[in-house]
Amino acid sequence: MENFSEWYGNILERAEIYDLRYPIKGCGVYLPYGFKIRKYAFEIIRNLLDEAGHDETLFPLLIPENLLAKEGEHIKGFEDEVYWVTHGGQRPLDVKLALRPTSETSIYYMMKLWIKVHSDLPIKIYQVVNTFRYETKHTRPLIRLREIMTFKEAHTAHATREDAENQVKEAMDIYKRFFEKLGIPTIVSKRPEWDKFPGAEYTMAFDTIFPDGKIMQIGTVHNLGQNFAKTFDLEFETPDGEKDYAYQTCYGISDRAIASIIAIHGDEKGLILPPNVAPIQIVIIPLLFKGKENMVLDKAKELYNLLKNLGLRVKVDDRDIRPGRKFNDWEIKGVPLRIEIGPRDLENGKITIYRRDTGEKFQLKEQELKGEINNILNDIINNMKENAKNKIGSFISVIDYKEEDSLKDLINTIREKLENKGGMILIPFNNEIYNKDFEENIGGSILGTTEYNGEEYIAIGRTY
Ligand code: 5CA
Repeated sequence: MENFSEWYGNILERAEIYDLRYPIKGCGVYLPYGFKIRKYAFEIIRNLLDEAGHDETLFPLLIPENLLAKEGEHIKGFEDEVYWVTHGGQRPLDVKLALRPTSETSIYYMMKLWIKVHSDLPIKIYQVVNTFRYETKHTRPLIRLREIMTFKEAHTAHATREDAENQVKEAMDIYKRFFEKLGIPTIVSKRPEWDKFPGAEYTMAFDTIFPDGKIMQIGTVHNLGQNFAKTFDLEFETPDGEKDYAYQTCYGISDRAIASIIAIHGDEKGLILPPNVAPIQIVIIPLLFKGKENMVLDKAKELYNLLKNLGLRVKVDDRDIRPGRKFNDWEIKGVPLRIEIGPRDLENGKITIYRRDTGEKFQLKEQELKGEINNILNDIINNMKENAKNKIGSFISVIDYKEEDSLKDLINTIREKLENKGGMILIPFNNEIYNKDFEENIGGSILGTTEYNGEEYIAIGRTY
């Protein structure tokens, strides 16, 4: 892809996903088609969380200043990013109210009221809400928003450190499955101390690599230890009648999941959507010839009903425009399958199918459609996963640095690689380079430590 940024902006508009013309920086509008992709994608994560015993909740948008400021590290991390509500009409408010940048403080204030004894634990809740961050880095649609419109944040409290540790593992497993279902390859790393979530003991992050070679953090899981629990007094009685503070975790994903579907799978022609999030999974295009319109339209209707009854999202495009235009429109929108029905095929009992992911066109006997359709859709997602894996794989390079090698050469190699190709560089773990001083010299970021072929590596890249 020649110019990813341009392609990306263009596709948001042409596929009618998101309109960036709203007159506030970092805020935009989900259009109906984009909203549906968002709906199906977040339905997947909701289901995964629900199946693992989480409950969905809803907390207020506003957080009083004194609550937000309670946890020292946390507020330090967010103070430059908070939007404040200072007035009600003309009147100054007694207590300033923050628009939530994330909801630890509002949720943990309430958890204090809910937690008394060990049997009140664990609590595993989540919400999908908008959060606000006054981002100072260059904002980008669905990637760096000031109003993060789709912020799925989960918050948990446990009776033991071990339970919280296991919760981190469960959350990572959920995210791994979520991104797998979307066909988005991820690299998981433990963020360095200097880049962890404000108030966390440690942060695990899911990164992917965009077509421009830049690293995109698409999810994070934080072990909060007892930091917030002590501040918010989440004390409970243990089975032995002792007192202890709850052990907590939180984890989040955002609109970046949608941005990644677009960026990782799309091509020069437009979107390519995984069938599970495609608002339209199959579009039927009747090829109308004079005198045979009814025959073709009837068949289109019949196939529509057949596929709809199988639980698929189908559309018949019977607009009065040339078929070529229709093909083009649905290719831009990434519809996984197109079925063409023309009079000649019909006479032979056949239909023509076009696959958006491979660009293949093939014929199927009409009776075979019912039995084959799910196989074809499965094949599409598997093929998309494989393609994405190859794309991301080609962006990962390993540098085999050893202590006795020259640090200066290493810095030059990293700089050069990041400059020319971008992507992710992996270097066997080494204390000499796992620090902020080193990071300052490489023209990129130390993402963290990651396991690669069973060994510990340092991951480096340029981030969004
Ligand atoms: N409370 C924790 C867990 S929910 C939290 O806020 N973590 S976070 O700061 O790491 O955010 C969670 C995820 O939201 C990030 O991993 C990132 O993928 C996404 N995110 C963060 N800031 C933005 C932004 N400005 N626009 C879009 N997505 C964002």
